[in-house]
Amino acid sequence: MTNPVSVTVEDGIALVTIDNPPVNALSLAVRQGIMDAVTRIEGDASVGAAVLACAGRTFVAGADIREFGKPPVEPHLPDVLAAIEASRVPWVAAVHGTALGGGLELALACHARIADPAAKLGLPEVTLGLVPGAGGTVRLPRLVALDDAIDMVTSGKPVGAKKANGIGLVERIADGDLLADARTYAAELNQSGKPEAVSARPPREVPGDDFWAEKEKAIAARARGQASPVEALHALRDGVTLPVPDAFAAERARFLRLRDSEQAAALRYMFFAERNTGRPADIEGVDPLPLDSTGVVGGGTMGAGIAAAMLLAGMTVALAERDADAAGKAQERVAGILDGSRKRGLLSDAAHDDALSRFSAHDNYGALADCDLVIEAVFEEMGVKNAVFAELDRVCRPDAVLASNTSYLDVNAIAEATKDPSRVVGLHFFSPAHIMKLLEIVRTDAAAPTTLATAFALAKKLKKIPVLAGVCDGFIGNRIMSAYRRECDFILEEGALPQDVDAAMRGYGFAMGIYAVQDMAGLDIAWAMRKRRAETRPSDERYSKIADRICELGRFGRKTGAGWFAYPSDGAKAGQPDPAIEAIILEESARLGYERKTFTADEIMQRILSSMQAEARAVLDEGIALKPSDIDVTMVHGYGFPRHKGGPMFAAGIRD
Ligand code: 3H9
Repeated sequence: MTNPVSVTVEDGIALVTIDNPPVNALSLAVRQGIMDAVTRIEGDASVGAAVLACAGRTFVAGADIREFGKPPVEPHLPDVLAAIEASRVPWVAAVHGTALGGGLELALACHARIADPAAKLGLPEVTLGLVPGAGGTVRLPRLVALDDAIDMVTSGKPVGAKKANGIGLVERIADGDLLADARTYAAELNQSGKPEAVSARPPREVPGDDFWAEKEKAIAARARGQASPVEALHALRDGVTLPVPDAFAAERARFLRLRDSEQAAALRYMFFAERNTGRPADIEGVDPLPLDSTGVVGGGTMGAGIAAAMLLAGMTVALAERDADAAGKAQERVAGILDGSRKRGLLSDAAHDDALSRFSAHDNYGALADCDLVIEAVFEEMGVKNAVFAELDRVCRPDAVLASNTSYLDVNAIAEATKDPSRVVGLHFFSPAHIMKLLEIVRTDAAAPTTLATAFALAKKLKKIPVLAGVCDGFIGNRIMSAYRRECDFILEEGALPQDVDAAMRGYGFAMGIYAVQDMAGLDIAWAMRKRRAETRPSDERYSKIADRICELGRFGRKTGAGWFAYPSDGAKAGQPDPAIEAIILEESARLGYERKTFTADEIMQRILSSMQAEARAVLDEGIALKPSDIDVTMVHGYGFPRHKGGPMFAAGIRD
């Protein structure tokens, strides 16, 4: 194996370069290579300072996650970092791309840091169910204020170079050539003397017990049962309160304990599952359309969100509505979304203006004539969709890809409304479309490889996770959701109330329960679907009428002020349990002859998980999903399944 770490010496400055594609992860060979570099530099009297840099697209992005399932092998990262810190010469970390996890810890062990202006630095270990394991929680709070350290370590979110410089995490930002600036910095330190090792400096703050208790309360509430954020806070507390050697040892022990936990296994599994969602073999090597210009039909919530997502990804978007009034409203909606992104600081003024300038709203389909891809996001009804596709077929370029953002309907039937069904595909976005990461790509029977390749290329441009699904009622996600929603209604008939079910789901780690979700999304579309299916429903199939009875009262959720819960006009965010709903549920139980029983939260979750898993197995058996991990990615990223539980298939022990 070639050594991924090289050392060159020029004018008394050693340049240590890590070259371990794709992300310079700290594999065994890299750790050994750095250790050898330290030894070499220690033994070379001509070296007065060292620069540590990386080849390729990024600085070290962390420990090698693939090694986590195996026993740790020497040299361990903390020992490598201790050797750098103890070096007789100053080491300068030259950071570009992302310095993450063990990568940032490596930079913290150096005596100074300089970053490319576009670099990002973070400790994302919590997202893998871990805490930093190589001194991050001991060194970080010696460089930055404790609140900043807590934010970084417990959220896992990276900070940009400018902020990193502002909070004291990096001492300099490169002005031109990162390596040249790093060498200059190293030469200066060679003259002025080696800065004190970070771990030898005092912590910036050492607050009392009340401070930690308050932080813990807030972090635990946000973590929804995920252990690592609170563990990370505890590691930081040890980091600033214990003697440094004890703090290092305590952090390492915590890291190793968590590494072997079920949550870490689930999160590691998710990390790879998200990057490995299935692409069909027949699109390998197939060129997608360029996606230079795109179109959207329908400027409601979904259409506007999809348009905004494409604008934010740098694409040009023409949106067609049925009349000038609707086009005007669509323009306002899209502008509102972009403005929201600007206000939240996600978009600079210039980037906002640029995105808006690439958008146009129209009261006819003429502007869609030259688009590579047009996505329809109109009312969820087959007749309406067919009319739109017949019109698109007439207006659009013959090679353009035509996509439907349907969430349930038969995309094969939609494709039949066109002369060339091979260019039709389903693209199921999730609301809000410019934020949610998941994109279900629904493969029709006739879809051409170019059509699918274009859909996957779109997902990549939008930085979304594509999951390939086959045609069926609800595809992967909505089909599984329909199944467990149905099961939840049965649980109501047998004894629970909506607030019990929602509390059980939140207790398991969902952000919201199924009934609060329905109230937020609106109950009317699912009602229309149930009515559509009524004729073909087998007469002996168990069917709960509770939801229908609620809809018959005009209670369609939040938008009508009432649904499964009541939403009093006093502005309270959470829905309130409603005696009127309880009365309906009790009547239905009585009508069906159920003696109502008390459910524990565990019993409720068991029923929900079993129904999800049964439907998921059917989805796999029918070839609707390519593999179990695609189902898990769908449920985690589209339906709020807690990521630290790995998804329903992972929870059932079913692997690819
Ligand atoms: C840690 O460091 C613990 C320490 O505190 C203590 C140690 C003692 N390992 O995401 P991409 C692969 S915990 C192995 O598509 P991007 C990835 O699977 C770690 N492999 O690219 C993919 O492989 P493939 C803390 C890794 O440009 C390829 O690289 N660090 C690792 O969209 C490209 O990845 C993290 O949590 C890894 N660490 O994003 C950082 N990272 O091509 C995790 C990536 O075969 N990584 N791969 O599918 C990331 O967040 C993103 O990968 C990154 C690049 C932002 C770096």
